[in-house]
Amino acid sequence: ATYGLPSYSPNPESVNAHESPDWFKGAKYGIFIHWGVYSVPAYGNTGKNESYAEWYWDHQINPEDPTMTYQYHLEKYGADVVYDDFIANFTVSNWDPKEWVDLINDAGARYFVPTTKHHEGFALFDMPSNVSERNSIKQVPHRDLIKELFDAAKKYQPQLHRGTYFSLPEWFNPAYSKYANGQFGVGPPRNPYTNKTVPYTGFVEVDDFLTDIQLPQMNILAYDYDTDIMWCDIGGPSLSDDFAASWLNHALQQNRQVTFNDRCGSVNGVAINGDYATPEYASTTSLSPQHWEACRGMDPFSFGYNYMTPDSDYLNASSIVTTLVDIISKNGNLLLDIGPKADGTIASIMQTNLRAAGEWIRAHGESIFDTKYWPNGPGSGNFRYTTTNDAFYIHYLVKPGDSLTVPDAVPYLPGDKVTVVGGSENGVVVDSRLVGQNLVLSIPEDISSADNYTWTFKISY
Ligand code: FUL
Repeated sequence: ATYGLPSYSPNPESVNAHESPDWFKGAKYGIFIHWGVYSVPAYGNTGKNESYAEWYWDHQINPEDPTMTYQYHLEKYGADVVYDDFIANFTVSNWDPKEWVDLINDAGARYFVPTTKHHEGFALFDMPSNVSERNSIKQVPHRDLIKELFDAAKKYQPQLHRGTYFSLPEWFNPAYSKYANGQFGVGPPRNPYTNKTVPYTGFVEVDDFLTDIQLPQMNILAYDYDTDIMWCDIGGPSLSDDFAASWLNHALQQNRQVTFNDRCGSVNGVAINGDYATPEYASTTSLSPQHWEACRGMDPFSFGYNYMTPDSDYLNASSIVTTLVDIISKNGNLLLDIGPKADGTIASIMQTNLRAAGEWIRAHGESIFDTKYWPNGPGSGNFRYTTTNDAFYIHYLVKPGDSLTVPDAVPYLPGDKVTVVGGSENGVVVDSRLVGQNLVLSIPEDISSADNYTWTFKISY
């Protein structure tokens, strides 16, 4: 134990006392990346039949699944091709991790979270052979994808933080069978057309999934890859109290702050709460004094790349900006997902929209990053608010007319200065006055046409 530092003990109560660190609360915007063997078929159907493309394998074994992946696979690849045959095509042959981190930076994001192992169990990071050989080093593409990506991201450190998505269970790992719950732990895998058992590529016999695979892999991500964010998924049986206590103590000694989400499972039935809640594709969200993080894809309903999705369905720059502003006004972060292709390229529609939103985000950074939510917020109608110690920001999510009546009792006193934030009129003073209880701003056309997506005004104290 290090004298003078708070230290955590390996029990749920102790690690549940940890909270989102300040850098994470201030970072607001992250890029989620779903990339794995599922990026090879890259199929999740479309429209009302669309579902997560990264769930291809689970969809494919079920003839009744509404994505009709069972039928699609049979027709496109034939009954002899099993999921693990796709590993040979996960070549990443056009991948340049430097391009990814430049895109993340251009997008205005302050952290990124790639899948290091999704439910298919195929890891993109290195580990000793006695843990597993089901990874991108032992198998095609024979590269340490997480290390390459994290190394490239050093260019933007310390501002850009790195995280690791990690699925606690695996669908078909035979060693998970003893913990089987619903769709997870139904291994060994079968060919759904012949019903014959097929190999689980890279599987190594272990005594226990939790002690010999799950915990060692989480520790590798923490200590060998220095992750800042452990983004667990699915939860279930875990040793996450051991994991978190040692990792939090280690980080404290290094004078670093790390964080983990609310999906890190339970220990003997007692939940590991994590630092923050992670609503997924939530259609409505509300302000919470407990910091939280929304996640969704740029795709209307997939994290992994779905080649069926038309370009026009992806979130555009305007939706990205208004979604981000809405979420941060409610004390949340936005973790927005992209699904790269199996060759490592990212569809140009995603790049274009991310960069356009990123221009706005970077130009309005003072009203976004390291701000706090307004406890009386988030704001009525199309208004949203953020605050700092010396300013109050009014965001209007649509183009304003020539006068804007602020409906909420924002902290404005006659004589306070109100200025434009961002756009080509950045810093220009706007005429402001109280009409009854309401702040009213005059917005000449040259100001409203000087910006796009969301219009931001600053009350300086
Ligand atoms: C879910 C997973 O099942 C999805 O595939 C995706 O990874 C999402 C972020 O979490 O629980």
